[in-house]
Amino acid sequence: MTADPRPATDETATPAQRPPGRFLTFEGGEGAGKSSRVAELAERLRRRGVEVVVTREPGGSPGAEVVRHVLLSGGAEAFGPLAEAILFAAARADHVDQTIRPALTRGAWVISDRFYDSTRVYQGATGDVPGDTVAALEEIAVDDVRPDLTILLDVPVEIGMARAAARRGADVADRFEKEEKNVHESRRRAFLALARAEPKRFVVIDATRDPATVADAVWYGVCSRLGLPEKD
Ligand code: T5A
Repeated sequence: MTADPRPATDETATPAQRPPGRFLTFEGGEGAGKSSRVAELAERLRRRGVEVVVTREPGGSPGAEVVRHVLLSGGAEAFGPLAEAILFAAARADHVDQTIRPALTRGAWVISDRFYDSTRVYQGATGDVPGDTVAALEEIAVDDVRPDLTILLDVPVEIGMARAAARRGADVADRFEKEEKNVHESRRRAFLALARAEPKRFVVIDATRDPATVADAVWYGVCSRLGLPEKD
């Protein structure tokens, strides 16, 4: 069966001027399981006949992947949080123009592993960049391309960090992973605050459970919010 990619409810209706596809984002702290759940959700949607584009931030377009390397290697850290926020916004603008908007325009569903909520949290709420600056950069970078649905995978910091460390093995932690536990705790609270502020856009999922249970919770959240039948 081919799913109807058009908006199903007023609550999640895509603005009239926006391209016709659906835009889903995953957010959460380090090691929450975003990449794993993104891949599974995409596969499940594809089995329904939906064209799905999986992407990520920072990155998601050739130009933005170059900026990703600069940011995660710590190459921009010395310039301070505002410079990093500007680089995230520049990468996002290219990602939106080159990858997300074209996919939505042809009716595809786009699933992005992180998007602007990560900037609101990492550079804004728990960084030193003022909220109005973050909002202005966001407006420039995304224009009208805003998520229809955001899945927040919530895990206590110790669990997420342990998973990220196990997956990383001998590799060093990146620019943002290496920060202190209390910073990661603040990020978790900031994500939850964003979800409380926009309950129609966010689905918050307890991601401490086993992968299959979390994947089912994601599927249920997507189906119920976007009006897809849950059963294959
Ligand atoms: N950033 C990003 C900003 O500061 N501002 C921004 O605007 C943006 C967009 C990106 C970094 O950039 C920052 C945030 C980040 O610090 P990244 O390398 O893309 O860094 O990494 P993250 O997005 O942080 O993602 P991670 O790779 O750390 O983790 P994921 O994707 O959440 O988790 P995943 O799926 O890779 O799983 C991690 C491990 O846990 C296991 C997996 O098998 C894997 O080994 N796992 C589970 N184990 C047990 N139970 C479960 N339910 C599990 N789910 C997954």
